[in-house]
Amino acid sequence: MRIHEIEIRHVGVPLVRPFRTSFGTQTARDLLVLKVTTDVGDGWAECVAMSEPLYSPEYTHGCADMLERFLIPALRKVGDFRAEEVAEILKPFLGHHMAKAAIETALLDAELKHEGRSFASFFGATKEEVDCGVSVGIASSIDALLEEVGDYVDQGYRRIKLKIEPGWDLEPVRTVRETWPKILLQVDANQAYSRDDTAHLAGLDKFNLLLIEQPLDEHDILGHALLSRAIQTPVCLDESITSLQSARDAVAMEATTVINIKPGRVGGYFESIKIHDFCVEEGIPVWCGGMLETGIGRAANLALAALPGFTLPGDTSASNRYYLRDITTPFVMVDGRIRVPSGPGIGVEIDHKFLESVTVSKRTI
Ligand code: SMG
Ligand code: MG
Repeated sequence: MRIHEIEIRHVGVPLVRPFRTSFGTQTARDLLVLKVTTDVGDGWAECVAMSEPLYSPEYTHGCADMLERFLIPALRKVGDFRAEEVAEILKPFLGHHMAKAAIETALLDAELKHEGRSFASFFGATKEEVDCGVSVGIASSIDALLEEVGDYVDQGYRRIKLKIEPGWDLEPVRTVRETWPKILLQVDANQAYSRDDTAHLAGLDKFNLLLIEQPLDEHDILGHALLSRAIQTPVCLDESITSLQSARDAVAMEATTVINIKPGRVGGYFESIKIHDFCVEEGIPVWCGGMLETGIGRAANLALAALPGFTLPGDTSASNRYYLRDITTPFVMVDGRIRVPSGPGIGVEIDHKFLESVTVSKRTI
């Protein structure tokens, strides 16, 4: 495959409700949408970096710069290659996994569309639909939280994840657990705690949580291992898992007994599948994380979540959990599940008119 041109769009889509985490509040999703034009056809992908480097070091404008300055020229220099080779070609450039994942995915979409093959079939998916979980932001009050969770439970979500931070943890979790004694429930701290909070976090043990996601700093693997030993709630790393190697190390140290796979964070779908396969061998349950994707990224994530090792519901919610109008045909949840796209490539139709209307700027390289 040879690249003819690449269009990089900055897109801004309003969220249906603000999403508050320990690192800030999102009211809109600012992201990059890539369209690659190649000798075998077009491909699409989104770059999951946020507008500010608060979840991880990457951010939208930085990713656009990285793509234009280094990644696209390196691929052009090679000339003819397959999507599977992209990660190796881009390896000399350190980090920047989200930017790398975006270009790799767009090229894979072009390649698979050309071959008439879906992401799901190419990945080796074994499910036609996947169980949906939903991630609930930090609320303004316990009442507001109960209302929001109640709404998601009524819609049929099969797992609820509550964002927590110091000052918003035991009490909200207790009330949600008491209101819905049987729902699958987990929490996500986005690195908001320190090793000194071990005794406090043990207070979550009585709520029968599936897991606690990324309680400590992303670099504190030993801290997660120590915490894991000190509390009963399973620890699940998110931000810390940036590659197969980091997954292997964290599992070896018993710092994580469950893993959240996000293709953007690990540099793409090929690396995600390697992590999945490793976790299946090790008996580590995995689930697909979310980055408030539009339908473009969601389509590919659903294909990944359809692999056999994804045994827990992911943050793969329906389009209407995020957006009044999505930039693709919306993903609809039926009975707590979403169908995995089966059309060629990412297998979802782009709503070009709407995409154009939410495009802040675009550049063709
Ligand atoms: O896509 O439903 C979604 C959001 C899931 O909570 C979610 N993602 O740390 O797991 C996480 C966060 C990262 C993005 S927060 C803006
Ligand atoms: Mg997380």
